[in-house]
Amino acid sequence: MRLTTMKINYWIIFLIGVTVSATSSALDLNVDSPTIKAPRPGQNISAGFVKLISTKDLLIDSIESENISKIEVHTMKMEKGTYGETIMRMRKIEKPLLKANKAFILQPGADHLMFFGIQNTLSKGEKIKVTFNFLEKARIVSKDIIFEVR
Ligand SMILES: [Cu+2]
Repeated sequence: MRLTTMKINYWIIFLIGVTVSATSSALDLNVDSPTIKAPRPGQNISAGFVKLISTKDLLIDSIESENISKIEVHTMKMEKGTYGETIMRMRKIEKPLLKANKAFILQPGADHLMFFGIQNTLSKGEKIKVTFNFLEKARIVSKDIIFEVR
């Protein structure tokens, strides 16, 4: 009798636990046109683009993909060169933030994704899985996004 009660209690605790984690980790994220440029022959770096809209503020903690050494979010900045000339420089965004309901746009000639150390040949039409690890209220929530090679 006692054993049965304990078992039921465990079940209730288990069920409550599952429900709580399921609601708090739900991402409400809209993903539009995730693409990665096919690397130029002999190169193992490339850029990627996507448009994301989250209903809540989200920080991108890290981005990873199998067979790719490092993925960063970059921004483009106009800077003065050594001889006073204007040059376009890419800079890593340390903590990219998706503001609630505001489009986070990564596109050619502007903020973009940078893929370093691509170990596979990527041909046009191929699809690769990229995992975005978001930081939402001090907890990591992961989302796999399928990027198409263009
Ligand atoms: Cu870049």
